[in-house]
Amino acid sequence: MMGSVMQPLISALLEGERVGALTATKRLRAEGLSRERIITEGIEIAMAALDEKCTLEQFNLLEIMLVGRALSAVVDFLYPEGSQPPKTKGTVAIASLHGDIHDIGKKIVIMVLAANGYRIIDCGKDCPVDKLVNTAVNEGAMAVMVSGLITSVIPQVRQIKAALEEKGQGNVKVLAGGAALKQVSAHDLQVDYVAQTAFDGFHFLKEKL
Ligand code: B12
Repeated sequence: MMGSVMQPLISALLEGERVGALTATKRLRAEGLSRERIITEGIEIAMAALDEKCTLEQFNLLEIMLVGRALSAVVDFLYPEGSQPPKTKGTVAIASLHGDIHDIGKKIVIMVLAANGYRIIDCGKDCPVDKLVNTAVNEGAMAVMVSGLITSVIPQVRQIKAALEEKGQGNVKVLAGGAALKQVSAHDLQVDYVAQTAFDGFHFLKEKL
């Protein structure tokens, strides 16, 4: 039954229709549905469908960016003051490291995790390892995520786990992703996991933490 109530929102999100998704969300709110239900029974269902659709072999950047834009509009409407969903599943600090200004993949990771209830601290792009690690420690993050598109950031990636350990935070998981890092093993990068896609990273968090 709930599927049919949520269907207009799910369809609009998957088609990347920002206005349609917003209209559907406003209607659901007017009908008295809670923000949490819209997230768990609408947004999360749409994200799961997107997860199945965007395999490694079949990935349409424009499509996922349009979905991301529609999703951001819905999340901004549901949580207007930039407030995060009430019951977060945990905090994650994310960045592209010093010298790397690519951030499209990082934005997608943020979108996937935020839609699934995580609190994300975005340390931005061109971020020094120190800043990322200090932010993670100060914010009580369960995981540090690094998005790397150029191979020259690899030596910095190798410093993250050791820097966390130095601060007594060796239990914080380190995840790497992005075109330059996903070809390297977790062992070589000295991280806990190398994700092939944003959803792959989300699954790791969900299952391992
Ligand atoms: C778009 C792009 C740019 C844009 C970036 C715009 C932006 N705001 O990000 C612009 C034009 C600015 C740019 C600039 C440059 N670029 Co460029 N760029 C690309 C390009 C074409 C696409 C990257 C991209 O956005 N892909 C789409 C996203 C969605 O994919 P993704 O990042 O892999 O993310 C997915 C997953 O990997 C995952 N993911 C990503 N990160 C993480 C992290 C975690 C923790 C998890 C769980 C998952 C995850 O989530 C996403 C969805 O599943 C790539 C080519 C390529 N094949 O990657 C080159 C590329 C990355 N660029 C490259 C280069 C060399 C440059 C420049 C140095 C070029 C120059 N000479 O000026 C500059 C400056 C780079 C710098 N200092 O950072 C090289 C890097 C070579 C290397 N191996 O080091 C590439 C590979 C092109 C090439 N073949 O030479 N670039």
